[in-house]
Amino acid sequence: MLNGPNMNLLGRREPEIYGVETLEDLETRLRGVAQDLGVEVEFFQSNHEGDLVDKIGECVGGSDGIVINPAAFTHTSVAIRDALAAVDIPAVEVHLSNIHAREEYRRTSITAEPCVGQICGFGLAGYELALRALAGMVC
Ligand code: CA2
Repeated sequence: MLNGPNMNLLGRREPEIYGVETLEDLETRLRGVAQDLGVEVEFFQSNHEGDLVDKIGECVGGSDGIVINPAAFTHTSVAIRDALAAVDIPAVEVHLSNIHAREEYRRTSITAEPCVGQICGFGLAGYELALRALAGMVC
């Protein structure tokens, strides 16, 4: 479960867009869902593009699926796109907000193309949907 830049601020700024729940709340919720599904989840958040690229690479051999919210890197990062394409692990891109209904610069995702799907606009529920979709694919 990978989260990109500023996601550590979740619940603390711009609640009208991103909601009031924190990243810790997300982890608690997703650990419960994972337990129900009988899968293990690991959480990683970074504000640094290279750290996210490294973490995607480290998934090889140890992870059956990737849920990623690349946050602002969604719209800029060829490096994260290439890392997702390189690892051959099914990935789902998640966004809390509906990026297609926001500013023009948020409407394009560079990172979604190597993913099996994209879920946006459902807040934290999107992560749960992504986890369930991946579990259904790989279990
Ligand atoms: O809707 C999403 O999940 C986004 O990935 C969130 C990113 C934004 O850059 C994307 O365009 C869409 C923002 C990450 C979090 O930034 C925050 C800023 C203030 C308060 C909380 C989070």
